[in-house]
Amino acid sequence: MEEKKEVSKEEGYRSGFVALIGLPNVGKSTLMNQLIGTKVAITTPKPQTTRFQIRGILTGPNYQVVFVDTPGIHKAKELFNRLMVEQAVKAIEEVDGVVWVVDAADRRPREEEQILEILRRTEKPTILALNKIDLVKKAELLPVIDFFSKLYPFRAIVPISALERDGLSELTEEIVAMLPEGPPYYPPEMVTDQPERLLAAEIIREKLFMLTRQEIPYSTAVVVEEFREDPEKKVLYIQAVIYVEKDSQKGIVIGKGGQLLKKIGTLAREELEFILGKRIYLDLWVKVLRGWRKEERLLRRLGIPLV
Ligand SMILES: Nc1nc2c(ncn2[C@@H]2O[C@H](COP(=O)(O)OP(=O)(O)OP(=O)(O)O)[C@@H](O)[C@H]2O)c(=O)[nH]1
Ligand SMILES: [Mg+2]
Repeated sequence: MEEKKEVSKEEGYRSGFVALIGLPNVGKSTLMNQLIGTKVAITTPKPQTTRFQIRGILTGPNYQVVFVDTPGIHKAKELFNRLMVEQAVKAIEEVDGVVWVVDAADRRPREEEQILEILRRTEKPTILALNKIDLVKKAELLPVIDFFSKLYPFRAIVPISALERDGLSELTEEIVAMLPEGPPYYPPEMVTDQPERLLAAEIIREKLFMLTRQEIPYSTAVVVEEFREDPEKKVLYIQAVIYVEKDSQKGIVIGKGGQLLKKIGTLAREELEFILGKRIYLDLWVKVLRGWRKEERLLRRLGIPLV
């Protein structure tokens, strides 16, 4: 009897990979963090925050969803941006299902066309998540739902607010229903496969994005060079380099009397100490790597996971 029970439990288990895709800044990373209940991906008010695929794992009583957060799809000119968009397209091709996140408060039908083309080509089961409904009136939402329902054969259209956690259980239900039956891919307690040193680099980049303007956030990349426990001092020692494209940008990132760099470092250290639950010594440097966004050789040297 015992054995039979086990088998029927396995049969009802669903698991699979689900890509979160959409235009830049629509709330993909916010949604992933809220769905799994932990900050795995950085989020900022600026577009093109996410630069590569990041996995977040949600394990329920009879399902496991492996979310793949992706960079925003946009008309990319520069090599680095083209590789970012490629990451998103590749994710769509590799997953079991897709959640297309749209900003209900900032519709961009012409740019959305690029995403529709990819969906039509790959024919993956797709759910539309109409996000940021906290910013729109109910009456304005109905024509948007109507528009999308005629546009593409979505599995479901779910209005949500990732920020206010509105509609997320309905969305989760639809996502699970889209998955094939099968056993989990990861242990149930795991929320991401992202190494801690990569998370550290991302958290530093988040602070950079928040505290700098114009082209500066886009001209920077962060690499963690050292990440080790110092048992004597009982701290986690992290040495990271912020790469900029030009000398002039180096001065801006450091700031008057080193003020800005200090602020970036303090904010990043405090958040990392909270997430990792350890005391941290963060040693932050700024270096110039001319034209790093334009050369594959330099991107590879930075170790940005853009294969
Ligand atoms: N009001 C409101 N804001 C939201 C909601 N979801 C996300 N945001 C905000 O939208 C901005 C962008 O969020 P992200 O999660 O970084 O967006 P993204 O789609 O991952 O952006 P990229 O990585 O740049 O493509 C942030 O300022 C979020 O706080 C929402 O439901 N309501
Ligand atoms: Mg993002």
